Amino acid sequence: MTKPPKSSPAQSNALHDHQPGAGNAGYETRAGSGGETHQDAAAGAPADGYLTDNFGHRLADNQNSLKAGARGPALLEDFILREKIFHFDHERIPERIVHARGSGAHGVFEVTRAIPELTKAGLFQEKGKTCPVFVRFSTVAGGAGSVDTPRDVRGFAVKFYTDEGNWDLVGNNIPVFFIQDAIKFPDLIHSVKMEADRGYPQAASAHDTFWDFVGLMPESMHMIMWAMSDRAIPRTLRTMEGFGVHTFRLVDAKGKGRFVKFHWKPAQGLESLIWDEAVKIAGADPDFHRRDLYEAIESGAYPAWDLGVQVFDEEWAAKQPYDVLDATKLVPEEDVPVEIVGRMTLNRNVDNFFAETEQVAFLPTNVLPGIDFSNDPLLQGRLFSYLDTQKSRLGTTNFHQIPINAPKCPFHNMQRDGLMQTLVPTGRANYEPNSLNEAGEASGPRADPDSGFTSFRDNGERNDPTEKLRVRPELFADHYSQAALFFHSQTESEQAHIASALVFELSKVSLEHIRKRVLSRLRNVDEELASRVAKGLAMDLPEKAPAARAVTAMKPSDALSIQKQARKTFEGRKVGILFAEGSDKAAIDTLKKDIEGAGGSVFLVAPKVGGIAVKGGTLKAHGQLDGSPSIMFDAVASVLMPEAAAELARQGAAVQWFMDAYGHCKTIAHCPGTQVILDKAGVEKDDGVVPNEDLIKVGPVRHFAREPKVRALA
Ligand code: HDE
Repeated sequence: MTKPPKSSPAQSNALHDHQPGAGNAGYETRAGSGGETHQDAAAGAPADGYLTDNFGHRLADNQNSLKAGARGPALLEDFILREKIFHFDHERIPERIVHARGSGAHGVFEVTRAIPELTKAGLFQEKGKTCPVFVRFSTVAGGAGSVDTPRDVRGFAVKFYTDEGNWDLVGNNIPVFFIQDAIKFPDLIHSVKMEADRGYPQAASAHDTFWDFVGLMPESMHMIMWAMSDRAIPRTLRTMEGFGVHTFRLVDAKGKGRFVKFHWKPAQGLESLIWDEAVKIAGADPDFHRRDLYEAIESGAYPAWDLGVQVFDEEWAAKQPYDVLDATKLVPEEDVPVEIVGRMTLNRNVDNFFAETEQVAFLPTNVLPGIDFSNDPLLQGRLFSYLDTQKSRLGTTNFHQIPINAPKCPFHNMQRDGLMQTLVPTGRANYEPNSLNEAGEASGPRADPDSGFTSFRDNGERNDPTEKLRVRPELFADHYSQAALFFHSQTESEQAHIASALVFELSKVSLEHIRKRVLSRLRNVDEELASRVAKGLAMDLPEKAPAARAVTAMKPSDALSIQKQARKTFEGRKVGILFAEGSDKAAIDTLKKDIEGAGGSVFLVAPKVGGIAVKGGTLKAHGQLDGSPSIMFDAVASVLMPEAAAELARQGAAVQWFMDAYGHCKTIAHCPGTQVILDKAGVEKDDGVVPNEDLIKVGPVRHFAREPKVRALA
């Protein structure tokens, strides 16, 4: 796919052409002349146009405010200074109450399989049909300036700009949720965010109030298994799945509805971090995920996801041991296969982070004729919340006019006015019905029962709509069967990660009764897991919590494990190569050629970046050793002469480079000269510690068999 051009300033600013100034080239402050600036006579018109204020007046000086004398006070009449500071003072808008930190990108969605038999949505009528998309990935708990790699759920929100209006699939990277009913959401979020009195911890669930909520809400136990698993620390945003979470409905042209669950499967494969690595990345590069996504797209390695659907009907749903309207339950892929219907490719970075990524407003209510909601009580609450929150975040009911939110198909109705109205509707027809057309005037748009959105007519088979009840359906009370399903579907290593994450998080809980309550619930998920966690906390196992419904054993599902789906590929993976003075350039070139030939990329690391003498010339590094720890790479290699290696072996950064790569179970390729550092770093030979020549054969995979040697897991 060819790289689409970035939009030019003129395109992105069609109405108001505030073009960026040409820096300060051509401007200077003349000493000894009272400080006034002037344009350098030789400069002529700046390349990117003249600097103006917001009303189009050209500025002569952008360096000095207007003062009463060179050393006097500023003057109120300085409209240039006042406008600039006024605008700056109001540059921030409220951050999202959840999902505040996010990264966005543009792309395209292409239908790979038409499904007119399932939905009348225009988008899915024809194979090959495309539409533009905008995606925003996010963490949930942390503020906008928090780090990218905490243990947290990731938001996976996609806006499809279709011919029939926008469709927003506002999902997560985990297919279930903590709670079943929207009325619990404010409590959940209050408990996980920084504690109300002390304002910490930021972007972390490892604290009293969150685990207090969990212990008291057993419905969260399935999601807790996912959140404590490696799913909650993805290696990159490119290597995680996405899920619509709720059961939605597809409606065909005849009005027949079927239930559907949406899935996004990454073409890059699934990969996660190791917890120690996530913590270190948070310090070394807080923007790790944002940078990775940006760089992948800039380099033309466009990340892609396949959109899959699991479709089933009411009758099938009624026979399951769980309720498909319960967002704490998933539908195993082994029971209902995921059918791929399209592919999304992200191929353009945003031009402006605020205008696009910050101002994008996703609304689960944005559906198309042919895609509808279910009665999932969590989804129903979301249908109110997202429209509502935009008013407080973006300050106006006209947020749909912001370019990133506006549909790319025409939209017209009788809604008028409001703060920041930028459209200029003409004529008198701002009400409906009207008969102004009979007098030859424009009478505006009308509703169309044939092509317009009509809500699916739920037959309410398993529901009596005449009763008003504050209750939950019967099967919602099974809190543990699917938590156990998830745990039992993991590899031994993944199970150890879950147990260790629970020990880590609960060790940060200071109130003992909260730890005990969580342990008592874990016994319903898996007795051995509960014992391992209790042992890791040096606590006795408390009595098992009574379960509201008996736990049913479900058949383990390989689709729930990351490691069982691991793929050996260099595509989109980065290898760090350490070199130093005297290194053999030819050996580095060979490694580079092989890695790039296999689809990967190379990042050269050296003690100095400016260019150092190597055998065969001078070589510049991409990054300096201290600022390029091995956590940044999927695998490492090294080309070092014994003398240079001996020197590096005395430096903490070099030893740590290999120690971390080893501890994070990565492939370490090396030349014989490096051995002195490997010995110091405690790196022992295994399947993943190989000569440089074997790097391509072994691949940038994780060697989890090594893990028990490098850390004590619960
Ligand atoms: Fe959200 N959620 N949510 N959520 N959510 C928001 O909307 C809310 C839920 C999700 O990148 C807010 O525009 C309620 C589930 C994503 O801009 C807010 C409930 C899922 C994003 C809101 C939920 C999500 C949000 C904050 C329980 C996965 C980021 C800013 C009923 C299916 C979208 C905003 C972006 C954002 C409310 C539960 C996903 C406050 C009330 C379940 C990916 O409206």
